Amino acid sequence: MPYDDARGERPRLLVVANRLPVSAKRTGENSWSLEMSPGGLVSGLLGVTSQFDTTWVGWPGVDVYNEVEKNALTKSLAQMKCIPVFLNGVFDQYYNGYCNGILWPILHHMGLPQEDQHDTNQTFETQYDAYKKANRMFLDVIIQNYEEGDTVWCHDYHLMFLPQYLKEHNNKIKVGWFLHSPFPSSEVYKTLPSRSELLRAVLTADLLGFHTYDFVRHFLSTCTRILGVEGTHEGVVYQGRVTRVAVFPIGIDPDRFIRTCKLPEVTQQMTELKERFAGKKVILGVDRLDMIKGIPQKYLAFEKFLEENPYWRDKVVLVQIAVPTRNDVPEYRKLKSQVHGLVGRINGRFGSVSSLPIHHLDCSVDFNYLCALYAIADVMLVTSLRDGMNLVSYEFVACQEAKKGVLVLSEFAGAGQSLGVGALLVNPWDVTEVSSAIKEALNMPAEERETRHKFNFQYVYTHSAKKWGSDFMSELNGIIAESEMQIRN
Ligand code: GDG
Repeated sequence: MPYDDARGERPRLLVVANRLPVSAKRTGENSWSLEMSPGGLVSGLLGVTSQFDTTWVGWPGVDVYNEVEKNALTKSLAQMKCIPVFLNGVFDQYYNGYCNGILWPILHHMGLPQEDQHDTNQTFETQYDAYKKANRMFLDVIIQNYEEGDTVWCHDYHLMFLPQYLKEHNNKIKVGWFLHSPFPSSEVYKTLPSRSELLRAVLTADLLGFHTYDFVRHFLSTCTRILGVEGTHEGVVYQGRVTRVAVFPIGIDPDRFIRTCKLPEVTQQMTELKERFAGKKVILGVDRLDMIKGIPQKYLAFEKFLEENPYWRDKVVLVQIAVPTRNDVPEYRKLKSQVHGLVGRINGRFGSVSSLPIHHLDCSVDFNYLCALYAIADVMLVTSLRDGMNLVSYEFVACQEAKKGVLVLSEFAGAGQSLGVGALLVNPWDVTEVSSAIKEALNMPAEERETRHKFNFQYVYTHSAKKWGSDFMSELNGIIAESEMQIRN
């Protein structure tokens, strides 16, 4: 749908997310270095930047208290079309506490963690207050920068109150909200103490987007059960109007991966990796070190595979990139030592002086090297216990034009619904099933690999990030146009 703007320019879009796509580092008094961190959201929005004049609003990655420093950073960020929200004083309780300690586990079906009764500084109430305060801080910055006619697209569970605050401030602001994580069954969501307030808050948006039909279905039935409101195929009837709820599966920019795999530097890295692992099949894992990614379950399944298949012991290697994340949350530190314990045990049991079955890296790798790893891998092993989509599986497919490797994919990742026909779907909790899938993947005939790859590649190519961004904005634009027409009539 073409966008028509009375000012004759591209309409303005404010993309609001917890983090800006730029990280700021202090380099001296009032001076900052800014580094772009192009994640899924940045490439996802490539689809709308040609139609919209897009500005980002989010936390710049640092707390800044001094006004002169704040102004200097704000000015530098403005050149990259980014507006900072300084979350001084609330960040820890808002982000580590409420977002990552409470909402993240609930949304990923892990239930509410036990509150530490001895920590009187961080209780559920103080974290919830900080969450609301942080959402108000986002609101304040948006208000200062808002111009009539702007669209505001809020991202993820960090900003569930923002649609409500925006609409309370000015009911005419066009607001969309997209959830990047799963939405759980109502039985899990119901345990959240602030369950109704959060649902009511997001329902004030004009359009709510989710990755899969299952998440939409869970959201609608949760609204019915908790708020008693009616869910229709259009959305939720709330406060006399329909809040549209729909599926917008995110994708990647496949051409960026295909291009990168052809760069001389990357083909050189591929040659070196192939030499390094000569005579062995490579199984690859790329995940943030998060409990939802099922890394311990992956290692247990690999251990079982080696146990039951002595033939493969010196013919296969599992390379796992475990990107550090949320180091300030105690559960994540515990997970790290658990994973290290498993790597030590498995390498101790099945390794030799000349070879180790698991290469575990506690760090990220640069983009080119990541593409080289995706391209040389024989099998990609994704064992998420829950995942909104899982872009890593899409990226692997995009880099496998030559090799046509096999994707072993958790049925609990959103991608399980889109790449399920081409991948070997597994229940990551069932180590026997995952172990068998590893064997099947390693032994799969070339013809079957080709057929499965073709299906996946076709899907990844046609369901790109660009499509995701423009589909969401077209739908939001359509809803606004319709409601404006109804008001006029
Ligand atoms: C959340 C939801 C949903 C990873 N390691 C390296 C690296 N990465 C990049 C990958 C990929 C991204 O990080 C990870 O995306 P995922 O989608 O797999 O997972 P989350 O980070 O949990 O993302 C998820 C997503 O939001 C989008 O809505 O799909 O379900 O949890 O792009 O390439 N990049 C580089 N080096 C690494 O070592 N350069």
